[in-house]
Amino acid sequence: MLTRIDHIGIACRDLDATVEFYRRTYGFTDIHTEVNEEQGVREAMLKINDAGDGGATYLQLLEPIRDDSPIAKFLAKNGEGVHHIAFGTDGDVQEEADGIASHGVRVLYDAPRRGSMGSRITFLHPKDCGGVLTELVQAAETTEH
Ligand code: CMX
Ligand code: CO
Repeated sequence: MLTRIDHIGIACRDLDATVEFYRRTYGFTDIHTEVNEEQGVREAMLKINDAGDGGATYLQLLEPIRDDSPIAKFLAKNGEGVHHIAFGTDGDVQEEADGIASHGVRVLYDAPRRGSMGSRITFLHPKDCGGVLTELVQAAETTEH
């Protein structure tokens, strides 16, 4: 089941300046940063609140580390702004993806990949979701239970 908004992904050109904007303007201070080579990003997760299913709710700020990464392509076309929405699952993310695929929505990965903080992620094609790039996230905590 999809139980929460895990995060909103926001494409930015300067991660440090964007983190500083959110820190200064809204007071978000619970910040995790990492580089995800496979996704071609340096990213910051700003925690907004905890959830009851082992996950939490975040803003994900994404800066490209390669010109051929999805975020670089998005920035070149659209500039900075909201890039995707991510729903959290309370169970296996591949099972959720299979259920969604049965409704005719294209799932972009054959198997889940590694997301922030050890999560398992996959994506749904924006053209099948009314123009919204949609990510599914199984938090690391739920995979350990
Ligand atoms: N939101 C909505 N529509 C989008 C989009 C987005 N973020 N990115 C691309 N599109 C649209 C484009 O506007 C384009 O539409 P038109 O044909 O009408 O112009 C169409 O999708 C194809 O876009 P494209 O620029 O040619 O890009 P690609 O097809 O090469 O890639 C996508 C699009 C979604 C398959 C690719 O971005 C992808 O694989 N994304 C998943 C991985 C990802 O986004 N990683 C970064 C985040 C990592 C994380 O969250 O941890
Ligand atoms: Co994301």
